[in-house]
Amino acid sequence: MSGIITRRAVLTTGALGAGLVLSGCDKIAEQPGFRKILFSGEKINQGLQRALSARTALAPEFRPDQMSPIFRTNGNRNPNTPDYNAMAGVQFAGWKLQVGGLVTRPLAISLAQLRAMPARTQITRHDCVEGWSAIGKWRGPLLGSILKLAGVRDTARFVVFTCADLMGGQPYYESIDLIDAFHPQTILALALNDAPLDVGHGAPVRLRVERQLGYKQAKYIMKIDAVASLDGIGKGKGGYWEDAIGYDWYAGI
Ligand SMILES: Nc1nc2c(c(=O)[nH]1)N[C@H]1C(S)=C(S)[C@@H](COP(=O)(O)O)O[C@H]1N2
Ligand SMILES: [Mo]
Repeated sequence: MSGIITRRAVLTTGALGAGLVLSGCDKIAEQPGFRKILFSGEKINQGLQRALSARTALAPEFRPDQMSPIFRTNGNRNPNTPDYNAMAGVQFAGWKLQVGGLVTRPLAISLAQLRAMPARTQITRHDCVEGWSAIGKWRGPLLGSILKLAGVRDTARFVVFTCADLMGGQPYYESIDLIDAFHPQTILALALNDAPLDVGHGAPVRLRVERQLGYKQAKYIMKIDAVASLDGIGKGKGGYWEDAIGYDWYAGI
């Protein structure tokens, strides 16, 4: 009995309490100063939201009939180093993608293992700064899935891709931040237009980061590292072309 009364009393008090809080709120909201604060807060949130959604929005995807008849190659079309030629000669049978840096579980993933992962297929447009575009169908596992397997540490902010082709003796490299790394269209492409990636387009695996320009789409990826800073990597600008001729690190389209 007394239990029920106590419970009822609590409920009544609760309801009353809520009523008081609400009316209190109304009164505060009626004050002009408070409305002003609310309104400016809303504007800040809209700005933030716009900035965030701009980064996480999806790149356009196309229909199969919109695919370019030919997807041209550009930049290095074959790393042509002794190491690369040896790997390519055996269809990358012994090759392993290295995933390291600021991760809890460094990985070495074979091509067969990459091919066995769930994959995304996307028909997107590649835009090169040199003034050409091509629409192609890419397929491969999400970069985010691989990073989750490796366990990216809290201190990491960027992901760096080291490629097999050399530019002035140094590997071509590129980097993206974690927002792009975990973007739902950021994949490690193993296939183009329903065929295994050929040497021209970046075999055995290349990046597709669909909200950015062509030079960010690193081909011939050998190694992926999670890092806290881009300082001390190459010339510190986050990518080969960024270092060489000052292309923007964030090449958004
Ligand atoms: N490793 C590596 N990745 C690279 C390049 C390169 O020279 N080496 N060129 C970039 C440029 S400028 C473009 S436009 C695209 C070209 O990709 P494609 O050959 O598949 O058309 O790859 C990009 N990724
Ligand atoms: Mo390019």
